Amino acid sequence: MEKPRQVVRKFLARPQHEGAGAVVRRSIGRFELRYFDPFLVLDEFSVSAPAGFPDHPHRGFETVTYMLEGAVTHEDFEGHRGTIKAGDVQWMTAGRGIVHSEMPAGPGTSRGLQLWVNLYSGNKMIEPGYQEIQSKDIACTSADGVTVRVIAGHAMGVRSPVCTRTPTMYLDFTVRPRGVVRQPVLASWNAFAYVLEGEGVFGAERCAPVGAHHLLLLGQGDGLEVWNKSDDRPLRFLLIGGEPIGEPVAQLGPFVMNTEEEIDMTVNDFECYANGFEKARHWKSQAMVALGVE
Ligand code: FJE
Ligand code: FE
Repeated sequence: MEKPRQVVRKFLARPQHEGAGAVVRRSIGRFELRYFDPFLVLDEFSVSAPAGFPDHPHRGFETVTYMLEGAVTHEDFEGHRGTIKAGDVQWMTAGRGIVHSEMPAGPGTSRGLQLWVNLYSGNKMIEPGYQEIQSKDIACTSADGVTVRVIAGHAMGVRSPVCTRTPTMYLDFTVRPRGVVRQPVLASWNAFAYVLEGEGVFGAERCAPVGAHHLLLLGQGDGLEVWNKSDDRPLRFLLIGGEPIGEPVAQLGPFVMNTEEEIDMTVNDFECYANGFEKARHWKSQAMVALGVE
């Protein structure tokens, strides 16, 4: 590593309400940080029944759901359905259109992260698709007090099987007390860290430690150094990076295109059940049927 990246901005993600009674700590996608190319949203969510994220559409990007605790059941308008549990990841390509529900499964609180990754204009209208990886199948390795789970990309000699349309790295590091991480990140990519547990010193050893629910935007460089200076607490953080797309972004909630005209067309497609939204006409999730929602 020649030039370690430094922290250029720090955000504390405070809880806010989203969906139907769910709570999210949103870091990317809020007013102060609208877009961090190619990332549109990062939500740390916490939800228990009957709250959840009932039937809603997406177009023009990917959602990556990574579970920390509990489980989420998803169902979509094509009949695709499944439950993701702690440690599992769902990498969903909305492409031209998905309508689905995401609801907590089982008792207790379900917690996790949802990242929205933008797509290049040429990929926005591709067929929707899913990549689901169970916890036991996630590439994972340990060395010198550092454990990494590789959700996307590669680290410490192991590689994720996930195919990312927009080149992306998504790493989940756990660092034992007094441990240190040195991880290369392509110099041309945008990258950030998000702290899940414990406290870490990011970028330079003299910096103040940063705790849970903080997002750290990283400046230019070819890698990241992180220290766990604690004597007794492990540090867990995500390191996420991606190739900046560099195209205009036009967004209306869950629709992300390049121009306002494309957004108008998308609203029209959704309302008229056209161009990828055909199956939404006669569909309602079982979760909504069970709740008796009209
Ligand atoms: C959405 C409001 C929403 N963060 N984290 C508006 F709540 C959502 C949405 C989610 C979501 C779902 C999960 Cl499982 C986790 C989330 C927002 O579903 F898409 C729009 N447009
Ligand atoms: Fe969704």
